[in-house]
Amino acid sequence: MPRSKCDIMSKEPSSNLESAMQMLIKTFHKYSGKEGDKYTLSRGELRELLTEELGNYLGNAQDKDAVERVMNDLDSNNDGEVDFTEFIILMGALTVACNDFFLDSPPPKKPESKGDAATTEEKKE
Ligand SMILES: [Ca+2]
Ligand SMILES: [Ca+2]
Repeated sequence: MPRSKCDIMSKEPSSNLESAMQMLIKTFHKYSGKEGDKYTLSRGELRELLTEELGNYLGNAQDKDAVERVMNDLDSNNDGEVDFTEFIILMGALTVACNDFFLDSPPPKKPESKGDAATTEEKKE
């Protein structure tokens, strides 16, 4: 029986990495579906995603110019919207930046405690 190209969304993730992939996809669609084309992020949707989901990395996303810059950087086909491929490039670039940081610095002695309980993804078995 041929395997579908990607059936990750129809199954329970069996690893952290699969969960991470599902989260990326779900997070994108949570914001992309709010207005206009439901498969792409408008400026407003991008700003919401950046502020609510990437506040730690992009602390200045509230600043309109910052969103504008991210949008211009990401929108490689210049249609004024960020599609999933363009979004994944941002996530890839941020992840690379985090990895570089990790390589350059010794691991922190204690985890940073953030009093920010905006997300519900903290559930652990
Ligand atoms: Ca949209
Ligand atoms: Ca685009």
